[in-house]
Amino acid sequence: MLKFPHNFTWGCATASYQIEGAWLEGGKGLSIWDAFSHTPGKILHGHTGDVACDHYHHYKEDIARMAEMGLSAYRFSMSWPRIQPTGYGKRNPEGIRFYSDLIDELMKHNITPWVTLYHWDLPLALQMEFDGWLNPKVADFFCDYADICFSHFGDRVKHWITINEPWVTAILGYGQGVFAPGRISNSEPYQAAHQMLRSHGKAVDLYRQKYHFQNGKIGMTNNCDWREPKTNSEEDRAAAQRALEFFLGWFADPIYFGDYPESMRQRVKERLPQFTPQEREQIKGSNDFFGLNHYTTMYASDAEGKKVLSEVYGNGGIAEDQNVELSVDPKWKKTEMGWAIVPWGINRLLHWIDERYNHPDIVLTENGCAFDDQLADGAVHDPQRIDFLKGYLSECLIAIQNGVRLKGYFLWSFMDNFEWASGYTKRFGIHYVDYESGKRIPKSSAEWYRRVIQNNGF
Ligand code: PNW
Repeated sequence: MLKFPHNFTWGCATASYQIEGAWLEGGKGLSIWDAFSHTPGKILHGHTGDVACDHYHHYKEDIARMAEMGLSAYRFSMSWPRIQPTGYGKRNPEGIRFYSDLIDELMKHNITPWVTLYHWDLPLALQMEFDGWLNPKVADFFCDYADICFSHFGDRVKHWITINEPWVTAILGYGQGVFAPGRISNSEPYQAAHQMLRSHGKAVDLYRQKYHFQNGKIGMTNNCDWREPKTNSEEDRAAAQRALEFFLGWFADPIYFGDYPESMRQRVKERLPQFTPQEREQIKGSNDFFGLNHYTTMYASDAEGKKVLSEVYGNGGIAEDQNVELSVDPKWKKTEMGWAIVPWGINRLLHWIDERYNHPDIVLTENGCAFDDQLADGAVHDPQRIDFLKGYLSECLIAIQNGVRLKGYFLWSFMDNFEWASGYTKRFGIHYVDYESGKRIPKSSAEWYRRVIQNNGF
């Protein structure tokens, strides 16, 4: 039996656009994902989040299921345009009431809410009027929006995540154009990232100054794959290190050290923005915990003299800037996303973070996998997902035993949902969603996870 530390947090995660639906209800404004998903050709099969899991109308049923599983925490995100339809100015009382009721329902069942303020559904008006994350003004709007959330929900919410995976927004949204807002550029990703860091810094500052009495914790969540040197050569080891700096250091270095990694300065040069001394001050030290989303691992090798091209989706970012060639071991099994299953990668990444950032409290705010789950005779058997979770959780425990301060684990995801550009074709849930009827069916992994939580291990 593998036992986790006493007060380890066991949770599940979701995000507003992926589950809520009710895209034109309750006074909600439009988001860039509403616009993007309604643009022909952007999403597989033309799927949209208009209805999604219709969680907006079924949140009580969903929370009852969470309670049955014994979840200690639930991570969800708030839709900014549901709270502020245009992203600035007027608030929407109905949207505020929805999240307030949702939080009350969680508290009623003893489930601790972990709230992400921004999981990619930027109010469309901010994109159209201000060019979204490219505009420094958006940091002020974000801060005002955060203020509304802290003031209405902060009496009950004690765990805040400012921004989910700015890497994805920057690279997939402003670099490769496969996610909203669909921009393609080799400089905008750095500008958008810069404004998201500024926004995070401002919101955390506000929270600490104005809402100190609420006694909560706040941080950013970043995603990172592990990069293993392809060979033991000095060049490949440097390439793997550089790849991690371009992936995670890009966001975590400013937060922990006050500036971007030196490797990025040297290579990205004038396309990498500069922080003012005041911004540096504000951003440095702005994480109470290190939120980490982790899904996969790739080999990294030095690409000196080779032409490396950015592939769409799930690679390391702007390849030309890094000079790193990525590959996988053909023997590694893959999930439906095509992401390699390499449990030891999570262990190495946790140690890398632990060492580089001086033993921060780390929370795995997402880990999980998509498989081609089939409903048969009213049940869904997903042994592959259970194997995946066993592998990754075992490696998490080894990291903890070796001194890494990992405090919690949030499984992605509580239920199947709108998987962005892949629409509903990729199922990450431990609950199967029959999108025709809206019915949720616990997969065998849900029952397995219930027992893990009950036993604090497996
Ligand atoms: C994360 N990549 O997205 C998100 O936080 C979730 O909303 C999402 O459903 C989940 O992981 C599964 O994809 C990512 O291309 C999307 O590297 C793409 C990448 C990474 C994370």
